[in-house]
Formats: sequence, C-alpha cells, structure tokens
Amino acid sequence: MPLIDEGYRYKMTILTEGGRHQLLGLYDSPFVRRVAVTMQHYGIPFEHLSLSVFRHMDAMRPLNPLFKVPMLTLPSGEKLYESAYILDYLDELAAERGITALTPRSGPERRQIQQLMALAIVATEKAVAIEYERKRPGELQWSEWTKRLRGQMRQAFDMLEERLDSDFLVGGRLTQADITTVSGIGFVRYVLPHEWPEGDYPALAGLVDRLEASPAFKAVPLDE
Ligand SMILES: N[C@@H](CCC(=O)N[C@@H](CS)C(=O)NCC(=O)O)C(=O)O
Repeated sequence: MPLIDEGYRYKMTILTEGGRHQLLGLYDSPFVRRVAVTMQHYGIPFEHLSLSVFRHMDAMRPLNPLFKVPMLTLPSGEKLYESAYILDYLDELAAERGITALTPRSGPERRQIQQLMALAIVATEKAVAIEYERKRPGELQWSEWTKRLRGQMRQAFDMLEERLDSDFLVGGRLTQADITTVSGIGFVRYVLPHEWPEGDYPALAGLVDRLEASPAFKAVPLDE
C-alpha cells in the first residue's frame, strides 16, 4: 500500500507552492514538538506532515532524504533543518509581527535561556539515545552505555530542577527554555516512562503540568 496517496501528494504540492509553512515529523520527537508548540504560541499557521523517520521512509525520501526531523518548509519552498535554527527563524518572524520572542535577540536573558536550553537539550538527546539503544537487537545492547546515558540525562534534569524556583525558568515569563524542557520531559514520560522518576523532580513536574495544560501544548499532542 503506498504511504502517500495521490490526494495527499497533491495537497503537499499545493502547500509548498501556496504560501503556508509545513512542519515535517512526528510530535513524539521532542525536537519537532518544541517547534510545533512555538508555532502555536506565536500563532503561525502550519500544515503538519505526520511522517516517521523510521516507519515512513519511502514517503519521506522525496521530501527529506536526510531522514532527520524536524524540517520546516517555508512558504517560499525553502527548507530549514535543525530545531535550533528553525526556532531562530520563528523568533525573527514573531518579532517582525510585534510579538515578544521566546528567546530575546540579545542581552543577559538570551544567554541564560540558551544555557538552560543547553541543559534541556543534553537531557533530551541522552533520552533519545537511550531509546535508540533500546531499539538495537538485544544481543547488541550495551547496558553500561545506557547507564552512562541515564546518568547524564538525570544530571541535566537535576541541574534544571535546581534552577527552577518560580513558575518559569527565566525572568518570570514563558521562554524557549521552558518549552524545550517540557518537550524533553514529555518525550521521556511518553516513550520511556520508567526513566522518569517523577518524585525526584517536583519543580519540573509542576512546570510540565502547567505547560502541558496550556493551549499551545494541548494543540500538539504527543501521539500525532
Ligand atoms: N539536533 C537535531 C536533533 C533532531 C533529531 O535527532 N531528530 C530525531 C527524531 S527525535 C531524528 O530525526 N532521528 C532520526 C535520525 O537521527 O536518523 C534538532 O534539534 O533538530
């Protein structure tokens, strides 16, 4: 059975030619999800192409032969890769529309947000690596390596937990540090629930509850 029927292919052509943003990748990817939540937050409409880098390779090949998501196709047809660069583009777009960017263009807050995002990305990358290790045939899995990954993931979450002493990580307002952190934790809780010792992270758990209940996160469910 073809993974993309003709109607779908037609729809995609219209979208890439017709002036809308198009986001490729499943929302169970924390990197795709942070981009989608950001677009929701900024009110930038987009088409979501819900294709898996593993299960839908034939359908993805003509769109993105790198098999790496997220990929954002701009209304011009230009393709952007790497969530950090995509977010940078979205912040610029938001600023042009008079919306406060989730990461300011300059100043000490920018640095703080970027450094907390760096911690969230370490935690998230290590969690994704744990999942990839689990996907390997049983005899090729290396428990010592998984232990190291788990230690790094938890260390990064510990450092974020320590920093969170109010409703948000930086400046008493929602920033990309919060969205990236909650997207990473969302992935762990959804894909690797046994790796999320909730009781160890009360402040982060509160942040997750608050943000997951917000319209921007609710519009981006993990199973799409
Ligand atoms: N640094 C990249 C990481 C993206 C990433 O690792 N995406 C995963 C899905 S969670 C992926 O595409 N995996 C397929 C692969 O790496 O081959 C970003 O932030 O965009």
